[in-house]
Amino acid sequence: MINTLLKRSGAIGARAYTNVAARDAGAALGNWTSSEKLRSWVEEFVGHMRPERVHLCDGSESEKEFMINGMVRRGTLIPLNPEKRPGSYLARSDVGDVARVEENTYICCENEADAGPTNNWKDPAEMKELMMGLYDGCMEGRTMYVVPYSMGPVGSPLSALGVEITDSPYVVQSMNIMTRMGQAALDQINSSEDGSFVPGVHSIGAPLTDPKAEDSPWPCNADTKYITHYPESRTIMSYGSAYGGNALLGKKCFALRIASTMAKEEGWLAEHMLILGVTNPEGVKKYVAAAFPSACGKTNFAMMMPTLPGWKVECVGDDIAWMRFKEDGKLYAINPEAGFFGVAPGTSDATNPMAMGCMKENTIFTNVAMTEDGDVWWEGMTKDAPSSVSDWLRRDWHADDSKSPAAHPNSRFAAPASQCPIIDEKWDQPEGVPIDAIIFGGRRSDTIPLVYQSRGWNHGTFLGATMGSEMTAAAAGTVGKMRSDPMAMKPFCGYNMADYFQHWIDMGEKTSEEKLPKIFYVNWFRKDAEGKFMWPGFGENSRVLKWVFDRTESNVGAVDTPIGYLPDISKGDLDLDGLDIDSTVVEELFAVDKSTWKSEAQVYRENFKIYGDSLPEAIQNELDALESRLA
Ligand code: TSX
Ligand code: MN
Repeated sequence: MINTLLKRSGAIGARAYTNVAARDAGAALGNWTSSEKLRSWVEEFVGHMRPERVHLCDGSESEKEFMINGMVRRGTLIPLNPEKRPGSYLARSDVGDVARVEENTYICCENEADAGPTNNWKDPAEMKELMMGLYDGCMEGRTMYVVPYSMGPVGSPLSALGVEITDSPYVVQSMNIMTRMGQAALDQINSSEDGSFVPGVHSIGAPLTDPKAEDSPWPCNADTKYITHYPESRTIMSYGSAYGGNALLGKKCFALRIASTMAKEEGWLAEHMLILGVTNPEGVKKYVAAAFPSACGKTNFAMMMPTLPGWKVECVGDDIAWMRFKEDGKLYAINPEAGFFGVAPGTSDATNPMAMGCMKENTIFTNVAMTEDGDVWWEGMTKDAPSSVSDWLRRDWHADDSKSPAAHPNSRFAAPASQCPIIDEKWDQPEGVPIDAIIFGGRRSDTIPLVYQSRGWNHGTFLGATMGSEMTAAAAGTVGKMRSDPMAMKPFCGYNMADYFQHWIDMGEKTSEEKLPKIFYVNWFRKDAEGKFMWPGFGENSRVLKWVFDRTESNVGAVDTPIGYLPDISKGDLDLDGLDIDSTVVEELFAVDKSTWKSEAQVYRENFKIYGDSLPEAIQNELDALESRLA
């Protein structure tokens, strides 16, 4: 009787979620899953974290409604004006919980050398003990949500399953947008032979011990945050933060850090890459994957509107690619995510109209500003700021005397990928899409030409390994200083980056040269002597994409230079038709100055020193070869 009263269930039938008092969790779990691993793991943490209630998620609409209503009551979510932004909400975080916390992010494997010089390392047993100490009673007074999800289309051989335990309803409903969350993923776990999944434990670290005390809209732990990964047991433990990559464990923690180690063991690639489809005027379609460090406009490129007549770009994903060679010898990619978690500031109808289309409805915004008519706003969204808004810190903000931005620079939108107006027809197909080209890039005001092609797979891997970007945000260091970020994976590789380079080299041996994707390097950010951007970027990047497209079939020319193949401008290799750009500027954009490049190579040599003897010979050879071509 008590059980029936305490059990809330959404809607009807077998697909209803279960929300029970913690003491009834055992019985509920038995009905919920046939995976002994899942059942015993959840039971262990129910006992240890001591939540008041346990909610077993099914990902249904009724569950979403139930949870969102609760968050609105507690002030975690503010409903936006349904006439402006239907089904959408604004969350405002704690001031101390606004971004990923790299200095508190750990790879915990037996040998320190396996984490490599770019990761923080801790002994797994030691770190687990520390985490279990923090988890002791951490959910008192709260509900524990158990969230089954699939990274990638449910049932695809390229996908993988996870379950996240969390005490944050904001995290659950963000996971509902960003992953395939709920019953279908649970069914996969239940029907799989070993009931296997990647377990992710998450707590905001803010128990509600006094039942009369009011909860804060964004509870988290102000002093203690840990994001920890155990690649050898393929598990994740996170504490103290409810923000983005710290808390939505399917994204950076699983799909990049844990998956990169799985990929190394199993012979595939888990990369920090967007995926786009590009169709030429003749109707031929190819797929491209691209890795850029932060602040290079990855989401903008993933949803670009080509200015070249007859060319079409469609979006498969904007952040992560999982790629495998299939029997036909070609590399196939899936986007393991189901949504976009994009940076809001700078996104507008001018810079990325398709992203603006994604977030028309059913979107959770975090740390943006709210307008007087109940819509959202951020810096760069419109040419003129509204005269007054409520800023991300809930303060009145006036455009004419603003001392700080209205939206936090790392404020976000979480929107379903299916809402993208140019979502690719194959974006959620289990077979994935064949990749013909891989593009690396960075933000560089000098030295690096607009685009060039690698001399082959190993040279392309070297280009990825030498990637770097000039910093734009003062928070991350000195503005303008070059920071090395190999393959945009420095914060996300779950093992030794030197072994990761070797894994890329090994992948190149898995198929024939002509079936390997061709590798390119781009730089939209080269500046002239006055410090002005020389390339218009955005939709005009379709001109670069066209050269890349045609190079994959050798349908366009190139000139062999010491750094790689460049379009021969004098022969018209780059389509500049209708673009208002000076020929001297174009020359500057493609200039390869030998003495500048000698110092550039010297920087690569310096950056490689952290890897010591573990730097792959193939990478060292590419550097030596570059220097001798420059000599
Ligand atoms: O996203 C960008 N892309 C890729 C677009 C498909 N951005 C924004 C980067 C910050 C996230 C760019 N910024 C790009 C670019 O290609 N290029 C630039 C630099 C730039 C900025 C402004 C202008 C030209 C170049 N022009 C005017 O403002 C008129
Ligand atoms: Mn990213």
